[in-house]
Order: sequence, then structure tokens, then C-alpha cells
Amino acid sequence: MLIGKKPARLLAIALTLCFGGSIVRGASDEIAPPDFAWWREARFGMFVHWGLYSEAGSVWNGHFLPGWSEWMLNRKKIPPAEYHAELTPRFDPVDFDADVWVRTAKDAGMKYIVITTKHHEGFSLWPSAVTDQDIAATKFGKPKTDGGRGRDPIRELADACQRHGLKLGFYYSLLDWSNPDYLPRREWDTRPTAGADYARYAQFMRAQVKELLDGRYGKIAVLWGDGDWEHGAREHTSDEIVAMARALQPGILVNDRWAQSGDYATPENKIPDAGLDRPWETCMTLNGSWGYARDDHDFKSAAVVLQNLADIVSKGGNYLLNIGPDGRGRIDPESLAVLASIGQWMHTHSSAIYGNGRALLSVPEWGRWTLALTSDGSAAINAHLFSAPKSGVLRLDGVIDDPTRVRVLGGEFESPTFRRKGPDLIVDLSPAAIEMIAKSSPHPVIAFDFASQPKILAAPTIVGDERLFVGSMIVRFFPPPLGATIHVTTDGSQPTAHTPAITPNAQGEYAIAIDHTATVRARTSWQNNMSNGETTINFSRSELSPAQTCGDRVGLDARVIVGEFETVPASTTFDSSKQSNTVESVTIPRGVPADRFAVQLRGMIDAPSSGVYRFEIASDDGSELWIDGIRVIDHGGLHGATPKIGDVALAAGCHEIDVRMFESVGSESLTLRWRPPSITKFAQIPEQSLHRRLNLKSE
Ligand code: JFZ
Repeated sequence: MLIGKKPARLLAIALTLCFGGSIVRGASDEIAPPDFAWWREARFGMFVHWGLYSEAGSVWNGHFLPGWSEWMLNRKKIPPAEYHAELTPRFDPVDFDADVWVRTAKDAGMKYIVITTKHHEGFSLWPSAVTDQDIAATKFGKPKTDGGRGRDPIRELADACQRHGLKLGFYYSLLDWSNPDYLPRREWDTRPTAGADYARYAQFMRAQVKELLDGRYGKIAVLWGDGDWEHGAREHTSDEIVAMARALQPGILVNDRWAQSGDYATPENKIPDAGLDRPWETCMTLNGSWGYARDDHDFKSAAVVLQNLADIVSKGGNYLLNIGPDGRGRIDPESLAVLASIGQWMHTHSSAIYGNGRALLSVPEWGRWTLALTSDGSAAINAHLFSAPKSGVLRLDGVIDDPTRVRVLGGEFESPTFRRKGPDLIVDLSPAAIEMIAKSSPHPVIAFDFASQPKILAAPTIVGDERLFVGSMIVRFFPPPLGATIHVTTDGSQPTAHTPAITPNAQGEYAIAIDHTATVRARTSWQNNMSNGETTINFSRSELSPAQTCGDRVGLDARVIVGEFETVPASTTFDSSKQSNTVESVTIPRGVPADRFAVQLRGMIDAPSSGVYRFEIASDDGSELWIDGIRVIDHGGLHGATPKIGDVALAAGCHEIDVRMFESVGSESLTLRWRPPSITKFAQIPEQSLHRRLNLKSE
């Protein structure tokens, strides 16, 4: 995976050098790849929710409304005109000092800030040429010549970030409760919808995003979309917006809330159990609201935040911790106190956070392991001790190298020593150390320093993610730690020290060939000590599904049925369909109801070559992909627009395709991409590759 990305990165560096470090696009129009280097190093950022709702603080007509303050317009069913008329004149954040905000973030150890430039309420926090519902409509933002203060908070924040060396990202809401072109309207919103045009709204979004990214605010590191759930990517013109962002701001990171998967995932207010297999960032509130909420004093403690941070980093993710400054621009004293405590801990422990990621050690009962790899080649395994180990002992299973040093990062207790037991490192904690660990809050960290990346006798990694093959396939293993050996069985039995070891081939790769369906089990050993961990993967040999006659016209037949579905309906259920038409690609046909329907798309798909095809379906809600009567992807159930993949072996030529999806309520979407044999990336399925079948009843 990494190897595939390298040329692009090198190209970007080469371009940067050629053009004297300025940010330019190459003559080939090559777009710089998303720059994850700083983001992985940073690990910790500040989310800022700030807008008109901050002035209200969840108080409307004198009543405090618990919950998310930035949703007040919607929750109180306030007509947008009334909302803006009340809050725009009041919004005058004279206490706003961008340096204070940025220093607060920096002192807390945060490396980047993402601010809401426009939230669902539809108020732009910068002077925007394409709306009047913006900062320029307030006394704060009105030009001095018009009696205003002439201030632009986004500019002040951008400049302060620049001064203090923090990266800046822009949150932008696709959902907009105020823009007259935004549809659908809330049920209680009485503004006439005649003349409203979502395409024009999308154009407005493009104009606004352009303002934010065209360079007037300098280098912008992240475009953080949100509120994508009422329309699909095509209506939002997400592709155009994202392409524009990448062209204007080379290396910019785009999140996954543009009705498409983006560069990284953003689980919200929760930490995925085992992390995710793509870059990810959890955003979290500090109290119970994103925006300032006057009476919400239920703040997380620094200890909880720092355990979350260690948990996230141990799973390879980032943490975007939110603050909600008030309508005068002040960060409340409770948030400041928590951030200050976080900063104190970070001051002495940040080496166990920055640039850290997953360690190859299993999750311990007492806390989390993180692994730091530094640019000079040295490394550290960090034990984040949320509680004292029950056994009184820290075990670093399978860590073959000896650390050069063991340190208690904050010096809360005396650095322990280690002993070796075969492939394992053991640290016996003194009663005094155990007592200190139990007492310390936020948690203490013991760092194990290594001169170079430590060899860890973990379960071997299998390279690649092919699980289905035709004929025979080579299964490759990641090189084991130096001097360690890989033992592999293919008959389902557990590998032991007596299982013959595999030796590297002429290319230095550890690989075996299989020509039958097999369960591959692998362990590593070092000096006759077997790894505790084991890798088990099933590989299936498949025959190529034979090709059939192609259709003679492009497009797929679509059938729509209306009703309440919670699972993907069977094909025969669509026989009752009263609505059928043609689509040019795998998409939801026009004219479906807003909610409660199911769609079936049928036809032929033309495979350019023989081999294993991988498909990726993304749908909201559930979907299934069938090819030649084989269920390739089962993505059933109610969910958001999440992707799911499946493999199928196809002979070159045409095959029956049947895509079914259903939508309960909310937003709906459907996309299908493929990765043909020996291609490394997913791609759009060309429209010429989809054919209508001639023998369908509707013909
Ligand atoms: C959104 C906003 O509605 C909210 O006000 C806040 O800005 C937050 C960061 O993002 O809320 C969401 C968005 C996505 C999910 C849930 C709440 N989600 O994907 O589960």
C-alpha cells in the first residue's frame, strides 16, 4: 500500500523543489496527494464551534434548552429570518482574541485547529461575497467606514495560527437552514419553496469554499465537511468541490462528510474498538454541546480526555477535541482549566502522543501501548498506565530487543528496571511505583527507548488483502523481525516450533504458493520461543464465472417499489413494481419518493479481462450486489453511506448484475465502484460496461 503512494509523494516533493518551495501544480496537472505527514505527527487538534448560536448559548426567550446549542434554530423551530434578526445584531465578540485561542490550543499540546466557518444555521463567520448572512452583517464585521469594527475572525485566526505554528482547518456545513435555495425545508419552515433550487445552492457552496481556500487565508490544511446527509454527492457537487479544494490547497485533507469517503473517517463522540483500517479522527465535545451552552457545566476531566487521547493514538487515530467559545469570544473558565491541565501533562508526556501509533502488543488490562517512531530512527514503546497492573508486572510480550533506557515520563515514581524472559521483557513494579500509578491522575507513562525500531515477535502480517483466487496464488508475509522465523500451516492445524519454517525466496520475500482453498495459520518464533499472537486467514479458490451474451444498449433497468423496508428485498419482490426506467450508472433513479422505497438495477456488466474483481458498494441504507446469481456483497441493514467490499472471479465478457438497495428515512445514496484484476485502485465502472439485458420482461 505504502509503496503505491510513494511516487506521488516524491513527485510532490520534486515539484515543490523545482518551484522554489511555493505551492504549485505540475504541468501534468497532477494533484498533490493528501498530506498526512503532519496530521499523523500531530494526533491532537482543537475543534471550535462558533457562530450565532454561541451568542444565544442555548437560551431562547429566556429559557435554557439542554443539548446541542448549534441545533437551536431547528430544535426550537425558529423561522430563519427571526433567528438572524435576533442574533445578528447581538453578535459582537469584542473579547475575541485569536492569539488567546491559538495559544490555549498550543499550550494544551494541540497541533491544529478546525473551526466552523459556517454551521447548519447558515451564518458565515467570514465576510462572504455571496451571502448577507455573514460576519459583515454584524457590528463586529461591518467595515469601519460603515460604523462597524471591520473585523474578520477567520482572518485573525488564520494569522494567529500562522504566528504560532498551528495548522488550520475549515469546517463547512453542506446543510443550511437559512439559505433560500437549500432544500428540503424543515416541516415547520413556512418560507415558500417555489423558486428554490438546490443546484444553485451547490453553486453557492462552491463559491463559498472557493473564498475560504483561494489563498486569502493562507495555507489551509483541512476541509471538514458536515451535514451531507440530505443529498448525495452528485447533488452536492462534492467531486467538484473536493477537486477545487485540492487544486487550491495542494495536500489538503478532506474528511468523509461530503457524501463520499474522503481522505479520512470521522467517527463522532466515540472511539472505534479496534481502530479503523483507514486514517481516522474522532471528534468529541468537552461538555454535552458543540456550541457554547450557558448552563452545561458537565465537562470531561483532563484525566478522561487524556485517556481518550492515549486510547485513540494506540489505535492509530487522531483526536479533535471541541470547545465552544461564547458570543463575546471568550472560552469559558471550566474549559480553560481542563485544557490547562491537559497541557501540563502534555508538557512532560507528549513524546508518548506525537507521531505515536499502534504498537504490535496486545491491549493490556491496565491501559494502552503506543509506539513512537522518530525521524532519527530511534523508537519508544510507551505504556500508558490508566491503572496499576493487577499482577504488579508489566509484560512486553515478544519484544526481542533490549531498551536502551526505561523512563517514567513525568517522573511520578522512580524508573523501574527490566529483565528478560525468553522473547518477553518483564518489568517488576515496586510497591511504591504501584501506589503512585494508582494515585496518579492524569495517567503516568513508562517509556521504553530503543536505538531503532524494536523487533517485536508479533504474529506475522500477511501482505495484501486478496482472499479469493483463481488457479493458484502466492501468499506473502511481512518480513519477520530479524532473526525470527515464520511457521505456516495450510491444513488448519496450529503452527508449533516443529512446523517447518519458511525461508525467504530469491527476492528476499517470505511467501508460499497455494492452489486450493486453505486456512493459512502463521506464527513467528525466535530461538524456539513461539509468538503469542497468530494470524489466521482463509483463502478460497474459485472458478471463473463464465461469460454470457452482452446486452445491446447501455444502461441498467431500474425497478422501484414503495414501502417500509428494513432489509434488502428479494428480486421477486420487485415484480410488483409500478415504476421502471433506465439508469446510466449504478445510482438511485430519478423520481423515487423522499423516503421508504427500494430500488433494483439489473443488466449486464462487461468484464475487460479474466480474474478476481473487487467491488465496493456504498449505500444509505442497505444494499446487496449480485453477479451471475452470486451474492458478492451483503450490505444489508439500516445505516449511513458506509462502503463495503466483496470479490468475485469473472471470465472476460458479460455477466448478469443485480444491485438492490432500500431506503428507510433520511438521506439516501448508492454508488458502486470496481477494481479489475491486476489494477491496484478502485475506479468508476465505465458507462459503456453496463448493458441492458434483452430478455427482461420490461423489454
Ligand atoms: C454534526 C453536526 O450536526 C453537529 O452540530 C456537530 O457540528 C457535529 C460535529 O457534527 O453532527 C453529526 C454529524 C454526523 C454524525 C452525527 C452527528 N454521524 O455521522 O453519526
